[in-house]
Amino acid sequence: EAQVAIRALRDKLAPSGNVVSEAGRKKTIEVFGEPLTPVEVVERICNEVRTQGISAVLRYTAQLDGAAFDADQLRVPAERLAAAHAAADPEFLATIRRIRKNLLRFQTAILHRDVRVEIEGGGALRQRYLPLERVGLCVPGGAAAYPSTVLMTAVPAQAAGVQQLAVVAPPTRFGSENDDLLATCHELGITEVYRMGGAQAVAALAYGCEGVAKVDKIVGPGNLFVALAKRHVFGEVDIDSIAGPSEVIVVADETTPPEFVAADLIAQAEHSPGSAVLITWHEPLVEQVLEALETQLATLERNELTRRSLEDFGALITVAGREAAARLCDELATEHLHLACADPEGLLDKVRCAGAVFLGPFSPVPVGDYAAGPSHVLPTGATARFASGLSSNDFLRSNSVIQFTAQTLAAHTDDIVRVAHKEGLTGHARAVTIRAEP
Ligand code: HSO
Ligand code: ZN
Repeated sequence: EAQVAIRALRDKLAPSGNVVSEAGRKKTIEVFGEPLTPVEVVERICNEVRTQGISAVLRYTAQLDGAAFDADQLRVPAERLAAAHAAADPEFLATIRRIRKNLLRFQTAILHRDVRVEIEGGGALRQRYLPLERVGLCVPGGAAAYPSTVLMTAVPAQAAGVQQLAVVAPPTRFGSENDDLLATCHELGITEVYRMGGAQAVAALAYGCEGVAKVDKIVGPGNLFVALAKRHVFGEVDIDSIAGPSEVIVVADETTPPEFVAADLIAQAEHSPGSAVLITWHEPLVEQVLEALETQLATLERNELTRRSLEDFGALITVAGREAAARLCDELATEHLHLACADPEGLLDKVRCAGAVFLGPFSPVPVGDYAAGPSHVLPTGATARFASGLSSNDFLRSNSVIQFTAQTLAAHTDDIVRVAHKEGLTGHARAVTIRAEP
């Protein structure tokens, strides 16, 4: 846009990055002694897990995650889950229970309800919803431990009535070796936790292997390899979406404290990578936010990582006004959209594409990350143009149910027969007319 003046952090405006980008997919890596693209690596891993089963899972876990163990150690033992739970800080467990309650309330409230439409002349049409039987939940374990991701994937599934949940997390101190993660699983009644991550975990869930029963759907975030593996196994199982790095757009004006904006940008960037963008029509805010960023970064624990994230994927953008801001938000279709300006409701009416929207000064993104009720598993990389955040409804299938009476069938016979003849399928027509013969 002509009036859009862009001021980038450190003179640089990097694209809001998605790991599953064209460039990311093409860059070759050398894991098997030859240069392969990530897609080729993932295909190789998935095919070997499909044909060789657990031995391939264990081989790749040793090779890529540096953890070598036998088949009987792939699943975290029940005693280990119970011990982590018993040793956990009671305050932490109480918090998990409170968050679970918030999530369950919202996720239950939004569930699709069965629908029944009566037909004039007799009979009925129905749509009925049933939970999936068995779901795999991916929990990342690379840069930080994410017990919140267990909550944000498992509770929606439980709200839908899914009976079997299998959690996979890489065998790292932030993954399936993490006590907080295991305690959270135990608190939620999850008994199946597997010490595997990456493409091999996705393939094991999709195809099943010795000790791991095949699932119906795989959800949850992960790195590039998890994302590409999910895409690879789609069709064999269902998946939620292909997720890239976390993103936020904060829309702010003269009423928004710059310290709040800086804190919100940092909260996203510390995911590293995390993309953090400010959009404002109040020009002085840019300088004020830059200043507040410096102050806050100085005392931040993940200072280095966050700074790099802001440099690579951060932007402070000024626009002409609210209309222009709304248009830009729709174009970027961000994962988290925080409307931190005056009259956020008014702006919400103008914006259509975002994973989750946060309204007003007291709804920072971490509220949604940790406590509110909607899942924090959300579409990234502009996929919010067509995708929605994970919810309990993603764990339901529906059947349509059709029941006609003789009278209703008679009333529809002419229409059915006419279309059947158009298609040259006289057998179809006969299956209807035969019922009217004396
Ligand atoms: N912002 C992340 C979720 C998360 N934040 C987990 C903290 N822990 C993606 O929505
Ligand atoms: Zn977050």
